[in-house]
Amino acid sequence: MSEWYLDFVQLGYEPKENELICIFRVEPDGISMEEAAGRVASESSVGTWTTLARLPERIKKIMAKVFEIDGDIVKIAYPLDLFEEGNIPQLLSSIAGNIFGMRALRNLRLEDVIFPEEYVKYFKGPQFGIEGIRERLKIKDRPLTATVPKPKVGFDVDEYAEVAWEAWTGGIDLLKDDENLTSQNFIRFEKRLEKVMKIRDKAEAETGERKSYLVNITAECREMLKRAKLVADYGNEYVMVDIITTGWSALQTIRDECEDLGLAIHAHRAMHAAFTRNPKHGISLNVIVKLARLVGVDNMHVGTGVGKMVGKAEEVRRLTDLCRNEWFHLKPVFPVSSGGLHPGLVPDIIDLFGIDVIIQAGGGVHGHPKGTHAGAKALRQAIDATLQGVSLEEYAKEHKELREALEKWGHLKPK
Ligand code: CAP
Ligand code: MG
Repeated sequence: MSEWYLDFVQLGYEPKENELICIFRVEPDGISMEEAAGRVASESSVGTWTTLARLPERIKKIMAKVFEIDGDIVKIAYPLDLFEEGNIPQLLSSIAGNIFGMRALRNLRLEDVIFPEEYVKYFKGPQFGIEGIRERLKIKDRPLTATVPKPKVGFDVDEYAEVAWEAWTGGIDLLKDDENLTSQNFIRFEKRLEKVMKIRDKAEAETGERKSYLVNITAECREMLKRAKLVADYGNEYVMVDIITTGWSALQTIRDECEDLGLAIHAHRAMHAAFTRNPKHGISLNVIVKLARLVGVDNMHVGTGVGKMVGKAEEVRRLTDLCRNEWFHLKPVFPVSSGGLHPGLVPDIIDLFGIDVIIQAGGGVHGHPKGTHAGAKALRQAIDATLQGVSLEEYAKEHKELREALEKWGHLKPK
């Protein structure tokens, strides 16, 4: 056959410092690993299925190069000229586009992307970073707490505001809309925002603690811009965006808008598991977390290792490092641990994350036998106990809300 895929294979090639590197897991379908790797490099850079009558010499310079094959792991170096500065959708259309549909492969997974500073420098990254968020909320030496009113959707504005009051006065720092709560006909966005912000001010006065609202602006992009502006007008610190369902282009637009509005971004990753959980095919959360930090979210869900969602402790630790590690000029991202959490799991979470984590418990607060206010108190008591090095059971002797939570859930790891 006249294929030229092996022209994209140069084992032993030393990638240049300013090349972008992709690490793929490749399962060929009836062809050699070398040819399969060459096809991935070709289709994700300049090639197609056959040789071409016209291929100027200078274009050969931007061909991607397979430089390492180790078992089913393939490493490919990409000259930066392949990518438009600051354009995440275009990057993904290249390194995470057609290649997943090629018949020559049975499976393909993009495990990681190593971005050179030459590429990263075009992105703002997080506006606030962990220190900036702590500064705004005046919370220094403990994890932040969040709760999502449950049932996820259904409350009207007044009921929602009641839950917000109970949660915030019970000790919750951040009230978070659920990922599928936006502006349904029984709880329109601005009505909810206006009422909850009034409650926020009252709860701050009542508790002497800063409180904030992770208000979900997820919608069509122009509508999100309108909602972000409203959030700033009402004096809130955050917007929440479902970054996978809204898409990378929208997130880049919202990030720019939030720079002007001085709003932090809470990134929810709903739908990621459609393409991240299959170990043989799709895209690793390594890539999603790196892209979210590049674009500039301030908080990012990374899993629990002990809760109801997939994602073992090892993965959660790795994603947390990707949020918080030194990465050129980019500020760190606050990792969010959420999904089946309750007071009985707080020691596991603090053991896994340390204190630079946002602990979100929805059912684990509103499912408390004595209700939301007690559930919020129990969550804070579990954090206090753990930071003092006291067992939850010991601390529960003097703290009834924690005792009642432990009587219901113990240290259950829900599925
Ligand atoms: C958690 C949650 C979050 C999940 C998302 C939910 O509620 O609100 O959306 O944590 O998963 O709807 O399930 P509970 P992840 O606290 O009641 O479990 O954080 O893994 O992206
Ligand atoms: Mg949710």
